[in-house]
Amino acid sequence: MHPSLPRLSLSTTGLNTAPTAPSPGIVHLGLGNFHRAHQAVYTDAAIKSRGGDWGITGVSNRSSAVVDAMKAQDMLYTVVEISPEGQRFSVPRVHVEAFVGARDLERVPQAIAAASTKIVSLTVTEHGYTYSPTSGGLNLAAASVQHDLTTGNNPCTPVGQIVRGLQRRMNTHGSPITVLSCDNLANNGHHTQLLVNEFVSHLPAVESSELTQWINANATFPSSMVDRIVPATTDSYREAVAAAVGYTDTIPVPAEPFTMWVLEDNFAAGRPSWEAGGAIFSTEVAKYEQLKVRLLNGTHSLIAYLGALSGAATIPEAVAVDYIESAARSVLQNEYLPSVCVPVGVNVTDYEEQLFSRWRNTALGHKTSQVGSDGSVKLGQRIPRPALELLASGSLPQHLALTVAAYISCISPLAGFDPGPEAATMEDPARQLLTGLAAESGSGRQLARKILGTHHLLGEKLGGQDDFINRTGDLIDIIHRHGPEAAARDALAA
Ligand code: CS2
Repeated sequence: MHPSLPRLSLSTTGLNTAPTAPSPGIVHLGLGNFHRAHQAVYTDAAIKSRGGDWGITGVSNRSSAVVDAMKAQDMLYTVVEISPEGQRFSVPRVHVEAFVGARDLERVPQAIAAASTKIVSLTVTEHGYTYSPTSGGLNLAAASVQHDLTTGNNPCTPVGQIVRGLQRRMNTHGSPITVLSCDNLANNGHHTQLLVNEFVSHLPAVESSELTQWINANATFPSSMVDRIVPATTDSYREAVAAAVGYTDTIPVPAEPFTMWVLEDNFAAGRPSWEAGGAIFSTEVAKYEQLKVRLLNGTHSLIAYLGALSGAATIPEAVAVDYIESAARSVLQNEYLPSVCVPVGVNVTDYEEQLFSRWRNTALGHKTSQVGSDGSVKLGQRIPRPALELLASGSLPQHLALTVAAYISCISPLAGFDPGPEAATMEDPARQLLTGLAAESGSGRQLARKILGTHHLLGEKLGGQDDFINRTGDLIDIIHRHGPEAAARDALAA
């Protein structure tokens, strides 16, 4: 690709990049596109405007591609902001170091324990928290969690890495630190704190009680709501950078223009002035998080699964299909909205229209297979609570059942049904388990019962709701026999 162009580096970028690198202050777990188009951009704005030692040490859990490329590019990459009107390019300069956690397990707790580290932040996706969707607590059955509980020095799960890092801090200089979750989990700060506490409670008693006290006195876990649609990088974005800016960048990050970050202002050892990038500090984070995880992410899942089953490769293609837009509006207005407490100042009609306009951003080309991936962990955050509330008030949430039926039809269809190429490329940690259950099932109801009722994929409470399970099963059958549109019409008519 453009062999004649130089590679992105401090000397080739002509963009407005900060003249000096900041000193390190943040360790970030999860060096993927989302972090690099969200927190990193806010941190860049904060440092440019108010300074501070808030350089980021980025830890990629497994993949070496981003780490190697960042090192080859003076820790730089290009953010390509994409709207129907055109593209804007920027190069944040905030990363001071990057490494692959899985290659260097010992180094992660060391970095968290460094006296210069004031914040450890995470974008490790719902899956990375190693919690059980059934109980909400730490997944003690996972081999990785057991490994981290029994071997002190080389933890491999984010929760294990944080606990071992905090333990080293306590045993060395003891200075306070903030643990900041930036993932799409309800009450993400509180949730992370519970998992950390639970992990500590399984350590030998002498270690456990001292560490619990230290964490309670010295670590804070603010919640935050993060929002920006960030697709995966493809060659088309690499080409766009080369053509427009005149250097090659192997790891540009595409992103929509919209971006939002709402945080609780509860930092144990200071924080960057993220307000400079537009971040909002609020006491209503839980409400913003609920609004976003349900209205945006929950509806997004329905669009992705119906879209994939209808042959749409991207979210804008999917939402342009009339019946998918109707189903999306219905789940948003009738099934997610009643379950949220809207933060002061947010107009839900405007919020809904803004969501549809963001989803229609054809230039962004956000893939249905990307949004549909990891449904077994994502849906647990999006569906059970609103579904249980509606069931308790006597109504059957048709479109939440449709979301689950479309998900199951994509990941683990019954014999003889082909969900199509988009569904085939969705990644899911439960795919093997669910495919095995599908092979043993002869009908949608049987399959839904095994997945929801026996395996409690969406938690024990929803697993006890026969009406919901049966309706999900019937919708699976309609999708398999008559297609996703017939199922969506059936849900709308019910
Ligand atoms: C999406 C999110 O993949 C998904 O499940 O719903 O990644 C969504 O694009 C972001 O949360 C937007 O902030």
